Amino acid sequence: MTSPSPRPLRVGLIGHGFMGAAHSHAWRTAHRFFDLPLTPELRTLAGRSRETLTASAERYGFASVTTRWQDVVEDPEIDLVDICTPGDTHREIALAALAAGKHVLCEKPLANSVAEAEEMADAARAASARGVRSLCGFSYRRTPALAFARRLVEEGFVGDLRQVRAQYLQDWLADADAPMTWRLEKETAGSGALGDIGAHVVDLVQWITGTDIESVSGTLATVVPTRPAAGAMQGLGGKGDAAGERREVTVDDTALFSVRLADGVLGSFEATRMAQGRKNAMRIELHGSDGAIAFDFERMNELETYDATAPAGRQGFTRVLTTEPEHPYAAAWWPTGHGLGYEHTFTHEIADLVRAIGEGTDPSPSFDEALRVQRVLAAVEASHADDSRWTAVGPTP
Ligand code: SOE
Repeated sequence: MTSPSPRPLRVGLIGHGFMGAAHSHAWRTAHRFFDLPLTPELRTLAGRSRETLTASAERYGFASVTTRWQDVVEDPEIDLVDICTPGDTHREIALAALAAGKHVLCEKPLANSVAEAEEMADAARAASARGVRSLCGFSYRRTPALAFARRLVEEGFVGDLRQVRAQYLQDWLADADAPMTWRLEKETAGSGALGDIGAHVVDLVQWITGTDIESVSGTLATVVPTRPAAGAMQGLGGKGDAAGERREVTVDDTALFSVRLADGVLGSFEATRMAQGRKNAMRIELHGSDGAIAFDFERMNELETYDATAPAGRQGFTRVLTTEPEHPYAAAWWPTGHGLGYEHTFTHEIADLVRAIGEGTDPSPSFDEALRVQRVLAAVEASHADDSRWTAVGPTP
């Protein structure tokens, strides 16, 4: 553990739902466990409803609140704008913040369309030339086991990549009477399981393998077409008023897609919030000429590795507990074997972002990398609309 550095990085955070809570926790914690060149200060929390906002600000430790996000962007006392709102607002807030010279952290997916994401990536590139940094919140990259998986692939542990399998399985919509939420409205969320959770595995596979997805063939389905308009929310889902009015779900519940990577390797992807029993099973398997790697977020402190070069009869998957000082991020935390949780991925993301800002370098995933993910999502939707025809992903920025 280290003592806080005196130079502040003054943060304005917009949105105080699930992601607002996760980011606030990370902003409060990062400099206490990592040596950072700047100390985050939670200045202003912005949200729509003043009542709940004040309670959230007190709980998360913000000094002030506002119901206008513009106040955060215009405030000369704020250095960084953290966007934790639904996708339909990302573009406007990010463009305004970058124009005002604020560093930006924007939740994933970057935007609701490729056109919006392109504008944001253009603005981020221009801002970077003025020393303004931006990062898109694909937080799972900072799971120690997944960062370790990337390192292993880079070191050649799997050899030549042969096959990729990626799934993101949740079950909070399996109940047909789970209530309507913004995540089920196309206008607000952009897409359903595809953009909400499929985006994570698209980003991770491209990042871990260092290879872009070049074309896709996809199918989307909305399995429960209407949901109770009102109900008691619990976590992401909850119990809707089954006897009351129902509203139309305008996004996909399930997305299945095949991909062809730049080196010709095929991958299968699955994103669903209908997988009863699977709570947050984000799984990635990579198979190569010399070995394999398998990960499941429900066991996030472990990575399974398979060494095909081991002597015959001694081969088999090994469960590596990724809590050793040799593993990414782990040394900053607890003694070996004392695992980490979901919230640590955000703490690592913020630590890396603050370090990049302090050092004057561009952090990753950049808006350009997030645009690449957006193009893959759009290609899956276009393929679905065209009878699952193989569809090329647009050019890499
Ligand atoms: C909801 O499905 C969700 O909260 C995603 O939006 C997050 O990105 C993921 O981390 C957990 O699930």
